[in-house]
Amino acid sequence: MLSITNPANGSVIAELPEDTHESVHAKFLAARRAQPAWAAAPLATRLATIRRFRDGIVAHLERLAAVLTSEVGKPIRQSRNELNGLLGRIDFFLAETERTLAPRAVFDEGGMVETIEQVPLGVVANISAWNYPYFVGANVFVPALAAGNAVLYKPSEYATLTGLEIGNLLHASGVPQDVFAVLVGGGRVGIELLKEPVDGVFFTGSYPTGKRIAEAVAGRLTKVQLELGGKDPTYVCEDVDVAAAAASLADGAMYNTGQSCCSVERIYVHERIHDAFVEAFVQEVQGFKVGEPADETTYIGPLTRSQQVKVLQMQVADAAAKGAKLLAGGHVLDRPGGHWFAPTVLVDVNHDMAVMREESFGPIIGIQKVGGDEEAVRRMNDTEYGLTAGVYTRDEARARRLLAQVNAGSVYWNCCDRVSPRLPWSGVRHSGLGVTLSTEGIASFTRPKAWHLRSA
Ligand code: TXE
Repeated sequence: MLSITNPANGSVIAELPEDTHESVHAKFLAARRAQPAWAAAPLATRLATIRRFRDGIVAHLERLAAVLTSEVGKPIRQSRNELNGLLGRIDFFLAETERTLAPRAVFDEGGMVETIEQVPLGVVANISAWNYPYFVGANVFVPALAAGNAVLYKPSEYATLTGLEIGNLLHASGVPQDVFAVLVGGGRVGIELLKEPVDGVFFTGSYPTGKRIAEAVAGRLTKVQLELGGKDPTYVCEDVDVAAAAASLADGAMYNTGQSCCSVERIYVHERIHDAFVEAFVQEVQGFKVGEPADETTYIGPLTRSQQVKVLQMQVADAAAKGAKLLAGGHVLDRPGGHWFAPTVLVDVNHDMAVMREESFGPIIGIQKVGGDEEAVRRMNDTEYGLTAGVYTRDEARARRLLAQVNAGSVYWNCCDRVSPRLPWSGVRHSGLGVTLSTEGIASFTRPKAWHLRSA
């Protein structure tokens, strides 16, 4: 049985039977059988089910937000934000799928016509994450279903109730039971799923698990898309409005209790404004309300996973042992039950410290002084990851020049911790492989079929 607990107090919310090798295999066979009819349905029919799914999200938004908050500990306002943000993502897919997947005639001369058809992959496995289960899930299953695929969806074991809500809403919207199947369980069920000869694996999670997943299916030459972790840096130039930059980056580092793939995880500040920036940043963090996630005024909640508390404790101890100075937090919060960590700010940090190199995925940040642009770029590129990176400055040309030198999937000028459905969402090196979102992300769930047509 899978135990679903509330990370704010450790109470058990539900006990659910996990899928087994047999049930996973049965769901795969059913999906394989049902997919051709789903792909043969007119695109308008598939998009109409997605539109009804969107209507269902709107109709049940408050209840869905409460379920999400109860199982992952996300502050209730942020749960509502995720669900409202999902509507915009769905609107993008509804608006762009037909144009992106329409067959294209690319040549017509001397009786020879050439066209390109975008064919659905078939049955795809979607192994998903808990930190933004609606965003991270819908980035995959909405375009996958719209393109005519069947989806075997395994939500994270930390967001199972939400995964089941998504399945119920999609089925109520007209997606056939066998075309979208929810698998309940953790890594072991994920491993069972990867034993099935699926036509694509779309994963969001940690680098180590992503690597294991890619290796597990490499022998079958199965298409894999991985959205993994990051150690996202931002460089603050000496010409900024210090208070505004500090407010923006404190939010970028601590929103969702720091558990965002594109959370700001490292900040480099030009030496000329370093002390003023640090003072303003600490003031912002000390203003963040830590509390019960169901409380409307809460900004920082518990960590979703108990294991992360140990990661943060290790990073603080390691940094302190190597000379860092703790300006805020740095300790577990003594609340009855649950896994709580105080919002933490470290300065006098360097790249020998885990907090500046390994993903923290919690309400913690290291701020490092740099002498100028050249050092900032060098430090930002000194990482095994490459998800996002940002520069805060008044000078657009300077921002463009610096961001052009940073090796990351997404770059930001005077903003952070932001994902747009219109832009490709991707990572380099240990941050991932392949693309979701944007029209490229829609095409990810198809493969091109080339047609050579010579009229008699
Ligand atoms: O990830 P896992 P977890 C990072 C973040 C977080 C860490 C661990 O640093 O602290 O990963 O989080 C399934 N074969 N991110 O434990 O282990 C598992 O059941 C097949 C960043 O959630 O990667 C879950 O559904 N499947 C990321 C999913 O993989 C397996 C968001 C992710 O689990 C499996 C989430 C296996 N061998 C975590 N092992 C982001 N980019 O935001 C596990 N799973």
